Amino acid sequence: MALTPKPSDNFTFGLWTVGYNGTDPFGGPTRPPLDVVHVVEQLAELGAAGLTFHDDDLFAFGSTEAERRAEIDRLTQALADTGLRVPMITTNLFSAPVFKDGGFTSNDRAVRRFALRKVLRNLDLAAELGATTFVMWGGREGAEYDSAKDVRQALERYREGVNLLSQYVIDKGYDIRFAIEPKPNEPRGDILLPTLGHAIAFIDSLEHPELAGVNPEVGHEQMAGLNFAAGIAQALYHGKLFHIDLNGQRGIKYDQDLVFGHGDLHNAFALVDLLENGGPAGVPAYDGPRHFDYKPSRTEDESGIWDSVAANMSNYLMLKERAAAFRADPEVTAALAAARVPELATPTLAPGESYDDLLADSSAFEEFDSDAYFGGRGSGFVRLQQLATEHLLGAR
Ligand SMILES: [Mn+2]
Repeated sequence: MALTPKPSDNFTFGLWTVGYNGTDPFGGPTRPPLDVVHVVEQLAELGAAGLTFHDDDLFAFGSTEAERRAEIDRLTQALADTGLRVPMITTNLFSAPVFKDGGFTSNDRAVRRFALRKVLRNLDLAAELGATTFVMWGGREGAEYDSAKDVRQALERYREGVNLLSQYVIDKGYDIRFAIEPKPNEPRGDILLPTLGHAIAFIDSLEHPELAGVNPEVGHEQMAGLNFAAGIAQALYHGKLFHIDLNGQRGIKYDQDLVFGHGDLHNAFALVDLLENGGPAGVPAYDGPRHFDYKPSRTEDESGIWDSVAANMSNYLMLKERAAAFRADPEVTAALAAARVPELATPTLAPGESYDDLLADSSAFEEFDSDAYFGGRGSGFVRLQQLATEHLLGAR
């Protein structure tokens, strides 16, 4: 069942994703460049809601102001013609050779000042286009060699940069929030803020932590061997899921950027279930764009690009439909109860109970026979996971 996407599903795509020409470290392009107007028209035709981009995706690095304006105006016209929106933009601080040691955290101060100016100009563009999320992926913010980077000073420079950008947004009155995108490595040997947990801790150190959240990417967390759905749950717990990058990854290896659902399908099911049904009373836990940051495989021609665009959205909608069926199944409700999943929402102490009260409760310890209590009783987690699997596979 391939469900049909519509703009209200809020699916968005990066211009660099569909625009990927197939270049990898071992070979050049396998596809010609795509024009942005063509991309906007195709995405609208396929049911997407929005386009996102880095500055350098739209106009080449080093463009004159007139060249830059011409491309922005062409995009603006295409958006007006199709109804597509630009909810997020981001700045490329990684492709140009000047950023080989990073932007905000380059050891070279002049590079850091140039990087901040490039971002400030792009914040004005974000405001012009009505983008409310500004993603910061610091792919070159890192090092290959421990002796080459003072990590504490690099974090301090990162913090200085985000503080300055936050103050700019506040002073200009822009409705923009920042979303830091973690990644453990690639292209740098090690990247600063390698996981969403590192990023959330860093955000806490900012002058305006309320303006910063995370933009976790499925493959980036899975490259570090982490459970993406569990990480997203923690980002939601801290109120920091400002944006999300959906794609597919198969294990701990290079950044594959596969179609969403073409990697760890079980975790994709858990993720969609969390996003769509994880709020109070089963409503969505996240209301932002369902943004795909993937790469159409190098083996494909242009028709393969649009096949992969459709596949991302279709896979999300199929998983959403499967997750709804999982949640509506009375056997699942019973299995959840048997596994005591809902019981975790009950506080461990009673209202007003102190540690003195807990110490005085002999049933909690002195009379608690842990062997008798747990002796032989299973948790029922495997039964629950099999029900999820049967729903995921459409067997229920
Ligand atoms: Mn990636």
